[in-house]
Amino acid sequence: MRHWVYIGLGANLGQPIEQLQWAVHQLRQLDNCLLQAVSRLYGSKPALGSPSNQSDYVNAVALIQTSLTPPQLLTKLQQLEQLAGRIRLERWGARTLDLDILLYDQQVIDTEQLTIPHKELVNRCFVTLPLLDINPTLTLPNGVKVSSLACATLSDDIHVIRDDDWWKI
Ligand code: ROI
Repeated sequence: MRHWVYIGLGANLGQPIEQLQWAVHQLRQLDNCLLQAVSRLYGSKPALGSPSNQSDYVNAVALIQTSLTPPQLLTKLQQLEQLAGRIRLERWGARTLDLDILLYDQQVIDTEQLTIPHKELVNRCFVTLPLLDINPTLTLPNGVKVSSLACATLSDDIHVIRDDDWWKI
């Protein structure tokens, strides 16, 4: 279990809070993975560029330790998305569950399947704020401190829904 991986969770269809609770529960059960930490739970407005008329999202980040490689982990996360009933209607569309590999150790990976760190990480408060809950001193592979990004504070577009052990079901 030598790799440390941050995973972004998001949902805006169905029962988003329950789906994120379910997802964290599934991460705890994954072989070759150990759940280490979970952020607070956030409500957020659809990111700029999302199709209009979308409902607000629920977002969080989990930190796991794993012996899985990035492609192996991606496959597991995609299986969980499918199990949660994710239907890919359109790119950037509303979804029942979205699981993204945000950071994998300090590795930079750019293949057809995977871009790590996640491309939009630095622009998205619904990713940076929960990352900072887990690790206030987190640094990206390019040396940028997450706490120095514009999106490191709460705004009208994002608020905390729960700051208890919301994910323990
Ligand atoms: N917007 C928010 N607020 N949260 C998300 O998880 C999210 N996911 C997406 C797009 C459509 C870009 N917008 C989002 O995939």
